Amino acid sequence: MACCLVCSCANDQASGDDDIIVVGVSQVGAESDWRIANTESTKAVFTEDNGYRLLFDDAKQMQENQFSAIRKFIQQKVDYIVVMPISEEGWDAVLQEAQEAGIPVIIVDRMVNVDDDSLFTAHVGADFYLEGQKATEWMTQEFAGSESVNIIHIQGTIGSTAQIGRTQALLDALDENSNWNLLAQLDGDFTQAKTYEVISDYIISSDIRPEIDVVYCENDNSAFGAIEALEKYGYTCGEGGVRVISFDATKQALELCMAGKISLEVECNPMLGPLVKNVIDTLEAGGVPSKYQYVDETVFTPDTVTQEIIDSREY
Ligand code: GYE
Repeated sequence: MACCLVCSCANDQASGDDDIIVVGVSQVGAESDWRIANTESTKAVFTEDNGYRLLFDDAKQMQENQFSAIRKFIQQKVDYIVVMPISEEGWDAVLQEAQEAGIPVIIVDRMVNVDDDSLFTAHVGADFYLEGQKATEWMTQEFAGSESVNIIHIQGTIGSTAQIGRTQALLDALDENSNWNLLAQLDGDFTQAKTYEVISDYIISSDIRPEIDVVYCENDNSAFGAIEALEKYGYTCGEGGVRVISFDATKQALELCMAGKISLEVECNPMLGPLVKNVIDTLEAGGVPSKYQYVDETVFTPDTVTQEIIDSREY
């Protein structure tokens, strides 16, 4: 008997209070402004005042850390697990463990590629291929009639849904536009520092100064690194120079867009916290949330972005 009492304490249940809903969140890290906004949006909804206890884990860009966090949430008997997965592969085993423990899992932002989609209850995020298509449609119009278009492609974290979708859209458009040349495909890992480094290395190691028409950056922090490197090596960014394309549309990036240095901003909305809360509230009320929820997103160019839009940007 004594043993049983000890064992149940050792379960380390996260909530002693029946009314409070305990949510374990496994976040990728803090690689970008987008990510920081996404974390803040999540923390803002799962507050004690709203009736939640949030257990938040920052995986510091390592999938292994996400697995450990999820396993810990299972031990702690949280009510829900929310995961922003770093990359798509490798989730079957740990999500199976959550399912066996009867804990619903909500996937946020990027997706997981699992054999059995009952391993997660819902996915809330963006359509990254569609975002990429918005960028390539703009390029098709902008460079209609050009003899050749020299493109540098800066990829995000390899294997993440945001990278896979945005990359695939560019690759498909390269197939359709025989005058587009892919000069280089470089891994920027969604960060400013890595992108600055890979573009600088590319320019320095080229025998002749590369003629660059477009740098297709898979997120804003990469665009910041790209602009920094291009300007350092004497390139001008904007109309008549290198056209920088970016994804996210954070406040700082929209400012650069208004200044003309970023030619196209494809919006990706990080404010997903309220949508995740809706999923949980629906489940709490005994309802069935829709399995896939995509957010609406737009595009901005120097001609369409306004100070009002920038001022109202929360991130
Ligand atoms: O574009 C980037 C972040 O997965 C949509 O991850 C997200 C991407 C976003 O680091 O800035």
